[in-house]
Amino acid sequence: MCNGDFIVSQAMYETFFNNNFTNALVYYVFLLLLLLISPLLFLCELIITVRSSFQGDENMSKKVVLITGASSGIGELMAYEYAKRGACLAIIAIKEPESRLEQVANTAREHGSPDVLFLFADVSKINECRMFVEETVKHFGQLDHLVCNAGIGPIYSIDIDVSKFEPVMDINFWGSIYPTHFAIPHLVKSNGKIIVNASGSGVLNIPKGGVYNASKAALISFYESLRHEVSPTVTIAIVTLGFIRTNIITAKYSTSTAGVHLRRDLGDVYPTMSPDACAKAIVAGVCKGATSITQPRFIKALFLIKYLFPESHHIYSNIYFASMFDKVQKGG
Ligand SMILES: *[C@@H]1O[C@H](CO)[C@@H](O)[C@H](O)[C@H]1NC(C)=O
Ligand SMILES: *[C@@H]1O[C@H](CO)[C@@H](O)[C@H](O)[C@H]1NC(C)=O
Ligand SMILES: CC(=O)N[C@H]1CO[C@H](CO)[C@@H](O)[C@@H]1O
Repeated sequence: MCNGDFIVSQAMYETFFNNNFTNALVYYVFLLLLLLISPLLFLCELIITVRSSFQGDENMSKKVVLITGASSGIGELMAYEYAKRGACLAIIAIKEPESRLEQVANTAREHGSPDVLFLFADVSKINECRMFVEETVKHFGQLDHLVCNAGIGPIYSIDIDVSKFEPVMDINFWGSIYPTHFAIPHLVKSNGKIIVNASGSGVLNIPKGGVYNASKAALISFYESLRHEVSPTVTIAIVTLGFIRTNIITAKYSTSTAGVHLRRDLGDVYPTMSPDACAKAIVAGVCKGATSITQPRFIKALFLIKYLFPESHHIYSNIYFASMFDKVQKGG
């Protein structure tokens, strides 16, 4: 191939990028250009949002939805949202002495789900993931939505034994990849959807997020890449959430994990979204075919700042989130 085939020729590339000054200059010129065309991009974004609000919802009646981590939090509430839309459910959670999974199954039936299967399994174990995907398809004959929701979030700190954080990757990362792997052949048949719980922290790396936030970033990376392979047959919706009022941000949860223990709930010092509103918004978005869902919506603006102005992002997140963790750790 001759150089003429490239917009930027090799000679131009070397002139600009092998020189520190012009190398930096090119970056700022790009930033400026981006600012100039941003009104246009803004308009496109607005049109897409408005258009999607008029789009019809997927008819979930008799469709089969598998949800991991469904015994509490957003997973439980998403089960009810799907139930209200008439979907059949397979709900999964790890076996615990006081598991509420059976109770969740009953409540989902009351909300209108025609059939609910509940199974105990550990998402960090390959064989258990294969088992629950197969059981679901055997029972219902199909699989339409896979919601990889299960996750844990101990707060990392450099003075805690690092081996204690291994389960975070096993559950948050592998615990999504394994079920996805076994579900894909069935989702291809049904033109189905995968819903991934990536959390806002996968993008915004706040202090002490450490392993938890990194596991979420890995998820985003994996599913963005998988999307190239399976779309448009299978739709992948990546969900990035800010702080939602679930048990994961409470002091009680933090003392049950190996991570940093909080004295106060994060919800006391940081405004949080109601989990009901959040679950409703996620399921509504998924049924409209969204490929990325951010709740509360405003944190999307923070993502932009992070990508465009990484240095400023580092400064404000340091000041803001560090003071937040100070408050909840010291109590008072
Ligand atoms: C949704 O699908 C069911 C069959 O699975 C059908 O009976 C029902 O009429 C459909 N509803 C709408 C609004 O299309
Ligand atoms: C995602 O995982 C976190 C824990 O990592 C959990 O608190 C939350 O309920 C999960 N669900 C969604 C949809 O974010
Ligand atoms: C923005 C965000 O959600 N960050 C997460 C990073 O990790 C910490 C510690 O586990 C979580 O509490 C945060 O939710």
